[in-house]
Amino acid sequence: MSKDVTGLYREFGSDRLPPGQRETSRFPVLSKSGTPSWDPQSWAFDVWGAVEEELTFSYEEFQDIPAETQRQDFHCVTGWSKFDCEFTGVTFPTLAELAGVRDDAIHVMFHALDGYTTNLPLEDCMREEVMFVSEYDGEPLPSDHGGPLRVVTPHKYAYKGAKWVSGVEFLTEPERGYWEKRGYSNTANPWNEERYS
Ligand SMILES: Nc1nc2c(c(=O)[nH]1)N[C@H]1C(S)=C(S)[C@@H](COP(=O)(O)O)O[C@H]1N2
Ligand SMILES: [Mo]
Repeated sequence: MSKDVTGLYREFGSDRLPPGQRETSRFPVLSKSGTPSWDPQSWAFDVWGAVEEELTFSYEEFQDIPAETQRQDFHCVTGWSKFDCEFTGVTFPTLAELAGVRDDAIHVMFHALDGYTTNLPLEDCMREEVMFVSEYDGEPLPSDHGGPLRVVTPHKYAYKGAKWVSGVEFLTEPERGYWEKRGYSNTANPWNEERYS
């Protein structure tokens, strides 16, 4: 059973398809520098920074965190949107609860195996729709889409969702990630067409 969260657009706009987007049935792959390799034996996921307890999970340990399946839309800043993606993963609030977010944390940086980073205010992460995804349509997430683990951010353009995510850093000051330093919008709200900064 999946939870349908595709109605979240009502918080931001009147149409499910954000302005300037076109719907596609394909699921294109967009990566800054190809698909990194990973090894289940040495794969680790770290949580650090402004938390009560810094955590490291092995691949097996991460699989043991309770997960859920959601039906979500996916909006790429280059102009395509894919509706009704079935993603299975651990919600951001679930992970935050395990680490215990400190009161002075206001911002989050996601880190990935290919050196990619992306940032969001903590309040934009503390939503059930922000997930660490390990399955797509009931199958292990394909490596070119970020397997074994990626972030999805259906309320933001998809560059806010790090593929091959390897860690989350809680910050006491805002910082900018890879694309946010290179001209993409820091805020990335698709219904306001916040594409560039
Ligand atoms: N680690 C990492 N994550 C990334 C990227 C990347 O290059 N590296 N590209 C981002 C961009 S610009 C987009 S549009 C989406 C694309 O996800 P997809 O390839 O599954 O469609 O991943 C985002 N996450
Ligand atoms: Mo993108």
